[in-house]
Amino acid sequence: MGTAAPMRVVFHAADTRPERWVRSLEGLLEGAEVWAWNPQEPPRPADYAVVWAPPQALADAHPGLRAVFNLGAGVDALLRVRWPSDVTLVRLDDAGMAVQMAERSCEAVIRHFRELDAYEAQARDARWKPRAPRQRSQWPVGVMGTGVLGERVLRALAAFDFPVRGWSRTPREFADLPGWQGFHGEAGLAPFLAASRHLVCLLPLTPATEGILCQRNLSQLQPGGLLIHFARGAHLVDEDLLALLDSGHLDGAVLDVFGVEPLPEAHAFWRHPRVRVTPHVAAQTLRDESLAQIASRLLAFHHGRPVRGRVDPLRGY
Ligand code: NDP
Ligand code: OXD
Repeated sequence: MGTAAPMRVVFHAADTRPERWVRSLEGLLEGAEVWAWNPQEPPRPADYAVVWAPPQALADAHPGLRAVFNLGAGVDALLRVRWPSDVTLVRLDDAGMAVQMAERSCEAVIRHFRELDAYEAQARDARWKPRAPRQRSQWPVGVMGTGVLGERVLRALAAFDFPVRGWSRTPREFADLPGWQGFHGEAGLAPFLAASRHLVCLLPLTPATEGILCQRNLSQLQPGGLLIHFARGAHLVDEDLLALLDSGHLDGAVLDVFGVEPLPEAHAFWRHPRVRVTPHVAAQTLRDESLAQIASRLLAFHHGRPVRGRVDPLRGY
């Protein structure tokens, strides 16, 4: 394809007003044809797709796609689709999500460490009762997944002097973080859990990580901490978490992602006194930041320049 031909970009996301995204992309990709996919209309040939949780029908209708840009960091939904074999898949890196993950993780850890729920309960009864301060060194936080989002979370927690531990697939070093301990691979999982009290999960969902938040693993954490789960619902075995909360091994859970979303009304998590639920908003996709990153990567790809954020389908992330 000559570089003079206009780029043809199909857009799909679960937004009831896709025209806002389409207009923004048109503004960023001068001269490109951009449209929102409508399965009811005859398909138009497209070179590129910008998508979130695309259906298989979108891939089937566009066999000429050269690259697909994911409107999110997690690519589990993208990889469930069968794409043309030579297509390049590109994900979002940060794009304003890392700071949101850091905010939510610090809020959860600090609220628990400073016993703010207990103080709020006392305040409802007008009870003035200071508690003995806790020793921060006794409250290490483990972060599963030390990638783009996990690293920002580690750095934010370390800035509050919490001892931080990280677990990744390959070795990662954050030697500049005081109290840092790094672990990797299957052999590193048990020592990582034993060295952590709170646990933040920021892993991609892959065959190797599905169900990883289970009784066997969570029970190896130091007792009395929180599970802070912002990754994907299928990482967690719900009944194992409920059993560990009931036994007291875990003191609470902050959950943003669920096996079934929206979380069914009857699910025990909604009403458990020590579970806090948010509707998959730990880090929201920000339109301007995300489209700016996608447009610059799409242009780089179109003009044969290197592109960051390529997904490795074999690795699964
Ligand atoms: P990255 O790809 O940058 O980081 C992934 C990390 O997980 C890497 O450190 C990687 O190890 C590690 N990892 C992958 N597989 C394994 C494994 N088998 N064992 C141990 N470690 C493993 O991803 P991001 O940080 O950008 O995003 C992480 C996840 O956060 C997304 O996949 C998504 O599921 C979730 N997310 C949730 C959102 C929400 O609002 N709830 C919003 C955005 C993302 P290595 O460093 O060796 O490669
Ligand atoms: C993401 C998400 O992966 O929003 O970006 O969950």
